[in-house]
Amino acid sequence: MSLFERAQKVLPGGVNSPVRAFRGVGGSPVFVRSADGAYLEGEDGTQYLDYIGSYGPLIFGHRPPEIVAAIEGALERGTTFGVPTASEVELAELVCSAFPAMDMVRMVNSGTEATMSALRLARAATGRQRFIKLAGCYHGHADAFLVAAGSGAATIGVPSSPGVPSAVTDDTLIAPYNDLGTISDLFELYPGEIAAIIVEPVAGNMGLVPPVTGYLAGLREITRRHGSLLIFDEVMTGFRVAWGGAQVKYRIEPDLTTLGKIIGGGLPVGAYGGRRDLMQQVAPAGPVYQAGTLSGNPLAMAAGTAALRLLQQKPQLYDRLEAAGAALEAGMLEAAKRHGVPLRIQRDGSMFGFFFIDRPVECLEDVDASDHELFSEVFHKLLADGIHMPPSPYETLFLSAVHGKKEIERTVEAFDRALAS
Ligand code: HOZ
Repeated sequence: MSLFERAQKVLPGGVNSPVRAFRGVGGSPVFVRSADGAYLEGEDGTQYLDYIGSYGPLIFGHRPPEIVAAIEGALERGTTFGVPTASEVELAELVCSAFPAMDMVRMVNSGTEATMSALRLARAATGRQRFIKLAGCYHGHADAFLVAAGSGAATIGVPSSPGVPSAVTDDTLIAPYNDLGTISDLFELYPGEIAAIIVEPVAGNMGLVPPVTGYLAGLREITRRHGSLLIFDEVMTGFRVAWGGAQVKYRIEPDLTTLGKIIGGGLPVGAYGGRRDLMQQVAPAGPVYQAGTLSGNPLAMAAGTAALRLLQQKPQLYDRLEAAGAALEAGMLEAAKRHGVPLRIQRDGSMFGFFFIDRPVECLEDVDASDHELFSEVFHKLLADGIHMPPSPYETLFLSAVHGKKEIERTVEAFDRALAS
């Protein structure tokens, strides 16, 4: 019996997170036994060049020695205490120093926890219930966000999940990404009722969809005008597109920010933070309750701190990632042109999305309209060639510091062969 068959007997769909099951591209997933640098090793010993990068945290690739050493060091001191540690303070100080709009931060264990807690805080602080979510953005799987959700939900065709009470989602208002007109209409329709807009400032859960010029500034202006809060979900973009995330890159100050991925250095972490007057409302400083026994886990704090310290020491890394991303983009576009295949590549540094479509992709509808069948075919050809892309057109590819010239050239050649056949 294959590992996948065994898995399906004891894990729903054979996996612990839906995208991994390959439902978006068909076939059976690769089970990985180890990884090093830019490569995964399958259970059968096959090597794969990895473009998943655990969906974001691995900006230095797999098992960078500095992060491994930090985890080993922390492990010698204990795995979890349930009481405060210096490591929590250290990581919080680092995060706040990177994000000018973050005076305070609360560590949690996942992006889902971060976004649901940020929303609770926004509702409490404004005394309003409704909030706006953008179609195709994904903010984890808390009930209120499972409406027109991207990522795994879009991949398996359940963007609004059964089991979520309508009473919970009645207050979730949906607008298309990159469309300020609908946002204005919603504020007119529900004056004084909208607590917040939550947005991925660069959407990474419907492939990669960047904000059009003026979109984020428009969201900032509208929320301020209506006394609403702006929440940036930077679980993916935080420390990935820049030190200080998309908010520094695009020069927008949100009221609240959610983080994850890189701040855990490969271990499970989430965080939410923002203006002091808002964060002071979180328990026990204030009445907005939120807690977690494993929050601020010392292993995760050590890994996250090591990752951020490394980034601090290597500010030029972002330029290198940009150059590697640009080379991959240029090579793939050239190959597509050669084979007469309509290809759209959208990228922010080392975050990368490709769509088989002949026009810009600005919202979920555009992603839906791209050729998913061709995506699946190309995905499988690349996989057979030893290149593991994310198994869904609704996910983003991630490059790391160890995706060098050799890896980029190999990818472009494989992409060219995939299109040729
Ligand atoms: N797009 C997800 C993270 N934001 C990861 C996909 C998954 O594992 O389901």
